[in-house]
Amino acid sequence: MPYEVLIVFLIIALSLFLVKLYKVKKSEIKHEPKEEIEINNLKDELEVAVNSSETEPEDVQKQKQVEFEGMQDFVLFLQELSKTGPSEPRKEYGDVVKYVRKEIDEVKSFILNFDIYDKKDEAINSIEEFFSEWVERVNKPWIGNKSIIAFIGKFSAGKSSIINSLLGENLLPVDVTPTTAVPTYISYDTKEIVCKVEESDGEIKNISRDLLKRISHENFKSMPLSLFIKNLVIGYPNDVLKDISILDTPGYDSVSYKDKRRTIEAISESDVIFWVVDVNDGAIKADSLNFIKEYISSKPFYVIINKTDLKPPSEVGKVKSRIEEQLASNGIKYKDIFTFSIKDNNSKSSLSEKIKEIASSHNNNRENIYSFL
Ligand SMILES: Nc1nc2c(ncn2[C@@H]2O[C@H](COP(=O)(O)OP(=O)(O)OP(=O)(O)O)[C@@H](O)[C@H]2O)c(=O)[nH]1
Ligand SMILES: [Mg+2]
Repeated sequence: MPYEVLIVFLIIALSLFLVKLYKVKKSEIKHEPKEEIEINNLKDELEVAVNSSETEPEDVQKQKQVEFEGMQDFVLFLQELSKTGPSEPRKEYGDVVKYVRKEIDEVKSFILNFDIYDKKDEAINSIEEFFSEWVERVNKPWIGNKSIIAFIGKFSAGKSSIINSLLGENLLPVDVTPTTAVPTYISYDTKEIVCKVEESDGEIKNISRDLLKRISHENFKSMPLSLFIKNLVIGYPNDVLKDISILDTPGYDSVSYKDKRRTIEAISESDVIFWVVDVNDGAIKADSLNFIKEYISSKPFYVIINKTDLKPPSEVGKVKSRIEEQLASNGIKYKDIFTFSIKDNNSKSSLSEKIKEIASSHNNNRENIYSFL
């Protein structure tokens, strides 16, 4: 067996062993059977890859080598994460949630027994809606009573770049390849930069900024990241975040079905949505329109046409008109359409101002019901 193949084999053997170790550790917490299957599939794929690697052409072997390295990196990452203890005592809120549930059930039975009240279903639905929104926020202490402004769109549309411009610093990684791998909240914190990860089982852990930087599509291409991580949170003192929390999402077209569901879940908890379109697309693509209709159009909804530096102003104007027509003909209600370019300081400051205005008007409308958190 050539020396290189032996090294590759050792790497895979180590990776499989570590995955197994991690799996045993996670299974103490309770896994869904489907997740177990995904890990096993991963293992099987690697075993097949090892068996076939000696007979494959050089370029395929090289590609596999890259994948093995990614796998090894992923396993080391998981190992590091598993060493970190939980940071947020989320169970602390358990009794409060139970108490509120009990109170709400009492209000519900009062409504049901109240003969004069003719809109019982409507009243009960809105109480339940309030309760689930409240529980979500209790479980996400970094949001508190602030509005969540979410940025959504196809991969490389420029969502993270816009957020960086809004914050005035390059906090989030940006790249031409699919980059943001997990829904990422950016929220106010008094300390310098606090990075947290919410694991799939709801446990919240503080992680180092270095570890956070390793969580990207590029680093863990085709690894089952969402089995382990639900959300990322970056907290730091930036005045923009005093009134809002920002949610950056993975390109909705660059993730698996399961990861897409996670983005949809995060969107459903957001207060205002900004849909980011690359001006080079010329319009909102049909699949994006369907996505907007299905999951977003009930929220205050804005469109940002991004990368306007790449087209002459007349072309940008045409793209804007086309998008207006598309939204109207699909019955999608929108608040406004903005244009933006990271290369144009005027558009940067004007979008920042508008977003701050939108956030503060939204906060004024929101009842401060979470302030005790
Ligand atoms: N010319 C130009 N390039 C931009 C602009 N905004 C973003 N980009 C580039 O577009 C690429 C993608 O930007 P990202 O901010 O990573 O895009 P994203 O929507 O967050 O992508 P995912 O995280 O993969 O979903 C990067 O190479 C950015 O530098 C812009 O206004 N003009
Ligand atoms: Mg991104």
